[in-house]
Amino acid sequence: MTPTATPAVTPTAKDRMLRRLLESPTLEFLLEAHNGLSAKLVERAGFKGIWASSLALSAQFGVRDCNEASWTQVVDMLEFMVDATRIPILLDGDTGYGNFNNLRRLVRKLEQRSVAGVTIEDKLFPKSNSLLPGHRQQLAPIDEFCGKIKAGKDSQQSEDFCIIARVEALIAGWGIAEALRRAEAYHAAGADAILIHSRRTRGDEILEFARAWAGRCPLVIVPTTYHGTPTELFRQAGIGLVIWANHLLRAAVDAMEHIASELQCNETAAEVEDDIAPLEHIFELQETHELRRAESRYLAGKSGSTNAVILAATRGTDLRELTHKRPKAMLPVNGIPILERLVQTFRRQDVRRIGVVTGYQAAAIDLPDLEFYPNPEYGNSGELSSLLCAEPCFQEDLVVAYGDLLFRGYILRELLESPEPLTIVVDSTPPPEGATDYAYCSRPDDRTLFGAMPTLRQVTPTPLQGEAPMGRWIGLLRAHGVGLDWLRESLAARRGQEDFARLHVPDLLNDLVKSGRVPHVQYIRGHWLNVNTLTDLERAGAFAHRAGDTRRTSR
Ligand code: SPV
Ligand code: MG
Repeated sequence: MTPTATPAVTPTAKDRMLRRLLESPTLEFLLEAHNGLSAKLVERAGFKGIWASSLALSAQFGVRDCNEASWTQVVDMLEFMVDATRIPILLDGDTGYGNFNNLRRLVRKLEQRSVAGVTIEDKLFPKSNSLLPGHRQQLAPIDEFCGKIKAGKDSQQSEDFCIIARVEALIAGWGIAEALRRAEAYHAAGADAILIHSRRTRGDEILEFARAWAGRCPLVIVPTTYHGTPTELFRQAGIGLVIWANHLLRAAVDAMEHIASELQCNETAAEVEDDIAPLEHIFELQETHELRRAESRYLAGKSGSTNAVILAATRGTDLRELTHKRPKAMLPVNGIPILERLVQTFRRQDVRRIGVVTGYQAAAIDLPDLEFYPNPEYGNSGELSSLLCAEPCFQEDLVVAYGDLLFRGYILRELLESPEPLTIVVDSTPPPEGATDYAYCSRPDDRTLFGAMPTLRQVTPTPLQGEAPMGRWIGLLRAHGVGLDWLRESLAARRGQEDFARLHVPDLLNDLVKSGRVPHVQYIRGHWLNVNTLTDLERAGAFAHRAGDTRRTSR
């Protein structure tokens, strides 16, 4: 299959999807989006359709919701939203941006851009937002609005394109009887559904309207102000579609205001890093991996030259029966095995060739596109024996990782940017009780390093007497160029020795230091964990959720 970004859905299919939602016998929901990214988030959350809200669109443009943005500017944004998603979009088309003639042109343009339907409201152009406090709304004459509906329906090419008539009589304070009179007329003029809007804080007038309407055609509501009314009551009243009309915009504003003020006050981004989406999540939302795949297909010679070796031979006995039938690298964290998460992190950084050293329950590692290097001696040997098994991967640029490791993507990205031949990642936050792999370095992580990389002095299994460690090696290193030769040579020097089967990667690191081939240190502060115990496994779930990488992509 040839690679493409979000696969297109034919326009008529999207129209049909929206029509099915309107005619569905169960209550359905749309959520607001205001650009390509938010549209994607709506789809990923599982919604079946998107509300392109005039309030949210105007706000993200930085203007008011009274037709200050032109309709072509709105349609241009819709094009991004359509391209980014496979679910139908219903445009909040205000009054249709003019009279019947303007609506005809709008409908044609929306169909051309694969927008599935439009809602038009019976107010006057330029309209203003229905929820604006203290604002008296003026309504359009019924006949004129019916003519507009007819013109819109007559101009659509696809029979499934939906035109929803929005009744603003309750907003304007004209009461239920007038709302029903208008809804009846709009239904008779050909509207596919009626949107009945209210600005009350309780849903009673909406429920009263729904009872009187008695299912003559699908009913759509926007419970922004009457959010406290239980959804079950809408269901019981026979309402067909609920629109959450502005919630992503409001969520985004809240988050952006908070982060902006934190950055302004603290003059450092360190405090906010945990509160914002990791960059790799943004790259994933942008489907960067699809471009990588396309590049390897269409751009001859452009392939990543970094390899990875993941040491996944051990059982993880402290995890007891959880690792009875699988190695601990295959333990699921929020439904995705640790190893698969690691592989995803590597792939996002364009690491193509990934070798996995297997041992205990090797057959349980059933992930695609990996190279497997069995260590037949896994039960009686240490990490260096495992590493040696994957020697065919020792080319050009190599990252070595423990198979029980979870870490934020930026750590790997920085590691891959290191100019040093050999770099290890050290967490400088105080190690927890019972930690291992204490790192002693040429300098502590004292915030004055400004990118300068200290060097490693020693890695020890327990802290040295009288000397505080500067951190912990997390089980991640990179060797490239001459650094890879150093690694290879040090391994070869140890390989013939009697105690080789007992040696681990820290022994190799200490050998390198002694021989003057000193690894450099990339300090980090948290944002990783390894899984040795049940408590670690529980923490891993929360960690993965925080890191925003729990979403299994369909690709
Ligand atoms: C919108 O989302 O822009 C709407 C609904 O039209 S409301 O803001 O409640 O008028
Ligand atoms: Mg609107």
